Amino acid sequence: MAVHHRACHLCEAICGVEIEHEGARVLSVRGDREDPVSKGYICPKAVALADVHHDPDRLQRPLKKVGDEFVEIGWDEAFDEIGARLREIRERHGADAIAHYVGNPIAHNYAAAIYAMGVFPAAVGTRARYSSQSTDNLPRMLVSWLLFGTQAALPIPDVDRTRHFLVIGANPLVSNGSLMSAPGMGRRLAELRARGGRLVVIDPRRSETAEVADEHCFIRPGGDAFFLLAFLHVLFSEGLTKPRHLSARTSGEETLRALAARFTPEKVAPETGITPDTVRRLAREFAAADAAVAYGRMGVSAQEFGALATWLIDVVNVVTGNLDRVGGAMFTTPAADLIGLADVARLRGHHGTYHSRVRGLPEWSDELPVAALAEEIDTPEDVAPKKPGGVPRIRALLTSSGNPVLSTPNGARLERAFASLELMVSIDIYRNETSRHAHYILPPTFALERDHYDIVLHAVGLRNAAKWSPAMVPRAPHQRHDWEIYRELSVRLAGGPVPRAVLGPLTKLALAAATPERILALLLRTGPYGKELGLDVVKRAKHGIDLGPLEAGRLTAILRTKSKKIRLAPPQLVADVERLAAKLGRHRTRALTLIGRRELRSNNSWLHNSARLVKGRDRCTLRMHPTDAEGRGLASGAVVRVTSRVGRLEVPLEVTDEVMPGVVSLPHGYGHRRGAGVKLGVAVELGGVSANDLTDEKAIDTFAGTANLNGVEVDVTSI
Ligand SMILES: Nc1nc2c(c(=O)[nH]1)N[C@H]1C(S)=C(S)[C@@H](COP(=O)(O)OP(=O)(O)OC[C@H]3O[C@@H](n4cnc5c(=O)[nH]c(N)nc54)[C@H](O)[C@@H]3O)O[C@H]1N2
Ligand SMILES: Nc1nc2c(c(=O)[nH]1)N[C@H]1C(S)=C(S)[C@@H](COP(=O)(O)OP(=O)(O)OC[C@H]3O[C@@H](n4cnc5c(=O)[nH]c(N)nc54)[C@H](O)[C@@H]3O)O[C@H]1N2
Ligand code: SF4
Ligand SMILES: [Mo]
Repeated sequence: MAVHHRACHLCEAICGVEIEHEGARVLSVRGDREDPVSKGYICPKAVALADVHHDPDRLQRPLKKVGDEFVEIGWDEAFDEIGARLREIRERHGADAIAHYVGNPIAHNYAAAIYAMGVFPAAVGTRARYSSQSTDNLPRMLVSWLLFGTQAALPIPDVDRTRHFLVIGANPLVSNGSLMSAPGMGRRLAELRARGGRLVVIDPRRSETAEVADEHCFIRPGGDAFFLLAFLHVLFSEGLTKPRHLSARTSGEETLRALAARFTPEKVAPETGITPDTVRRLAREFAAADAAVAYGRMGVSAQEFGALATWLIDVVNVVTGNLDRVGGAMFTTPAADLIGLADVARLRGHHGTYHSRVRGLPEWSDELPVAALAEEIDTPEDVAPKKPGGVPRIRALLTSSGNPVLSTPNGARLERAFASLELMVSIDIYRNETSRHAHYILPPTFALERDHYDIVLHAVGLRNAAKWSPAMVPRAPHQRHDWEIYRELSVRLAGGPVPRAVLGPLTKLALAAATPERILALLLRTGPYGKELGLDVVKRAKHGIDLGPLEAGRLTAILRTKSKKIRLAPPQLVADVERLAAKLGRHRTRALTLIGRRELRSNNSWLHNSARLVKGRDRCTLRMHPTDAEGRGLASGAVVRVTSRVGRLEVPLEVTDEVMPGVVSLPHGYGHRRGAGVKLGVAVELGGVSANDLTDEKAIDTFAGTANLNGVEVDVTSI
């Protein structure tokens, strides 16, 4: 028996795990007490590291669809055939006709990310790039670019030292934190309260986090930007702003003050459902705290006014002097400097430099909103681009580390659209709801067969740390890593080495250095800790290296704006406030508003094949407030019909006052019984429905392009 130490890569908490194994067989997965950040904490999902590793449904060899069947083929054959098809499609329709969608696990796979985000799209030459970011954190990146000058500047709530934690639309007790690598959130929140600090949660559902909070306020879905403007109104009108060390470091405060003046707590109350007295008290308490931080995630991000709400959260932190300050919103000092990397790779951010064809939706940093993907495939080519320079119709699609059929709005339309593709390729460990439609499935290695370093997640850690995870077992000769698959495809696409001219500096480096590990070594060497913390040093520390608490005073090193100031009122966001204002008093067309829900034992769509994780009660239920249920004559346990503009489904009801009246909640990522071709024995048995058969690809934050996964208008009836 041997013991292997690594970081669990399943979610953003990157907990240290200790794995007992005999060769490739895992015997146990436990928390690593010596990990400097997670200190032994793990959540129930950690066992999935073993379950997916051993899963007989996990694909091992490339598959090609012949008729309706998948047959195994060799890697070279697959690469050659796909390369030839892609080249041929590119010749006929242009590079932009080849689309690429990358999903969430890429953020947990540094080697794949380098190739998927840099090398491959450049080798294709396509602008038709999509990712799960536009169902998720896109507003965060966009707002960081607008305010700080680079999307890589990410303020992290200093949970361990704050005195007042205002959580808006996030449920870190279940999600284990997002854009905040924070293993052991339960302990951290208990410690916050034990030291006399306060936890306040703003959420349309009394979430698990709200349950342990000092105060929870229901908010109407999508009401956050109104709430935050009223919050600022109180701060400004009562003289509670206190920029402290930031006073000479910002621009635009007067514009903000004028904007906030328009949104009194009284005026926005019907939109938020929060009483004016409560807003005033919450703002005063926040301003009075020794150190306070506002933090928001999916509930404020994937909604109609996601960019506005994300912006206003930053603004609250800045005008109360809580940005770049201990106990406030802080910037990390990661060993691999993400901000420097974004500089070198020319990835600071840009917006609206080109548009999607059908709806003319803006690009964000070389990516189009995934809410546009289906229409970009299924709308006939004679529909001219809505804006000049729009991309052409999509003819080929490569999906990787993603399951957009279950994870993107109106997944059913996307699934139908696949039928019109000339070529679809999926790089995935499973034959699932998405990859079953592919002409080729290329299965990569999984976590334990590869090494890893969290370039992204260390950059959003609650503490500065560095950890190398070696492979537990080397990959078998018949396996390929994600990055190797991408490299082969990239080489085939160019019909030889990728032409240097079309590649950015990072991509050139990727090809020259040949392995992701050498790029990482370079990043560490040139990072803030220099040669002291080279890859060899990091590799030797099997539990990881603690680099200390986050430090205040990082702003100067981080800001990339020309003025070297935080731009508090970027004109694009100020203009978007008019879209918000126009919503005041607007009526909804359907009776109820649907929001999402995450479950502790589940991870988006792809851990439902672990029998250990899915056992027990049915978790794919619709939760509804008793008054809404009574009014409809519905009771817990009944199967109800939920209807939205795009679809309808039937799901068991749970009546509970944990959701606010007028709101219903349904988790996403379920609904594996979708038809032939899915090879997920346990998940298919599980049943459930996909929330994204209700979410609407037309309902987006029109400024940012993010899908409104939270805030879908629905009706619920008995069947
Ligand atoms: N209604 C609703 N929809 C949502 C959300 C919501 O809150 N509500 N949340 C959104 C969010 S935040 C996100 S991030 C997205 C996620 O959207 P996606 O990333 O599209 O979906 P996942 O379910 O995470 O699918 C991950 C896929 O990667 C595969 N995979 C796992 N490990 C590897 C690997 O190492 N290599 C490769 N190549 N493949 C691998 C899995 O088999 C699975 O197919 O979903 C979004 N969708
Ligand atoms: N167990 C588990 N952990 C996960 C995942 C998982 O699927 N399962 N997914 C991972 C991923 S990809 C991500 S991005 C993170 C997400 O991490 P979080 O954002 O912390 O998780 P969510 O559960 O999506 O939390 C969103 C909260 O917003 C609330 N909400 C919905 N609409 C609104 C609104 O309009 N306003 C406000 N104020 N609140 C609203 C919801 O009720 C919910 O409590 O979690 C990660 N961790
Ligand atoms: S919280 Fe759970 S899934 Fe996330 S890294 Fe830790 S053990 Fe893994
Ligand atoms: Mo996500």
